[in-house]
Amino acid sequence: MTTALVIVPTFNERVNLPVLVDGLMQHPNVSLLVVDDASPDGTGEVAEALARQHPGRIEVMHRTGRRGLGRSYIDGIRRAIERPVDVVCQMDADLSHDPRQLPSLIAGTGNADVVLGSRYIPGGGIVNWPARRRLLSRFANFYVRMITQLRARDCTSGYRCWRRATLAALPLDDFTSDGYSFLVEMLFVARGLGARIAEVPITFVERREGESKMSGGVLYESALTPWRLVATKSKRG
Ligand SMILES: Nc1nc2c(ncn2[C@@H]2O[C@H](COP(=O)(O)OP(=O)(O)OP(=O)(O)O)[C@@H](O)[C@H]2O)c(=O)[nH]1
Ligand SMILES: [Mg+2]
Repeated sequence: MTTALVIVPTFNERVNLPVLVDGLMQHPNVSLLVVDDASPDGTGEVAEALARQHPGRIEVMHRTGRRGLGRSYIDGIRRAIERPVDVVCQMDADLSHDPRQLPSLIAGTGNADVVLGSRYIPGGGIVNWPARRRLLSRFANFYVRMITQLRARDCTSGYRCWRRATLAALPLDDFTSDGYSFLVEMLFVARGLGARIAEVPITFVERREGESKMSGGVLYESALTPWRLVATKSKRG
């Protein structure tokens, strides 16, 4: 059976994390790496308690210094690719990504290097998003696809599965995105290295507990990133 390590970045997710862990631990081939950014709500301690409940299956990284989704993923990926697993996954802690759909993402790595959990292919969907949020996400994907020429329908999805070797080949030191555009940067760089990208449908559910970390700065970075990616690539040749 394909073994998987799921990296979950957390910031103030103390209510959601135990529910997520419960779902993930139902899959015997799955282990978890929580990357907590010194959450003021005590998510880090909650994660440690969960790790004690599931010995050998949950690892916790406590970050210090500047927080950020991109930075957390870089630290998490460095650790994850050292582990003897077949695939490494990315997933949000806020229950927007259903752990029951993880096996279909993992299975997709049988004939792809990266598998995206996609809201925008047949069978995919979104539950509980207002029209404004749907429109923003649709536009973001259209914008990214147009500029980067990536062909996947859901380039901004944070639910993903990578063959470990594909992830290990990414030049993590060169990554510059702080926020959500880190996800687009990963995909763009992987495609440049020849990675085969596939999508499987997911149903994305809006968070019910905790707060979104989406901000004006995040949106600004997301608008600039695709242009920066194509510009640096053409400079490098
Ligand atoms: N370690 C770490 N995790 C973060 C940071 N910002 C967000 N996260 C986590 O990244 C995941 C996605 O963040 P969300 O706030 O849900 O962002 P989103 O899904 O784009 O926005 P929502 O619509 O509110 O769900 C969650 O697991 C967060 O806890 C951060 O700065 N550091
Ligand atoms: Mg979310």
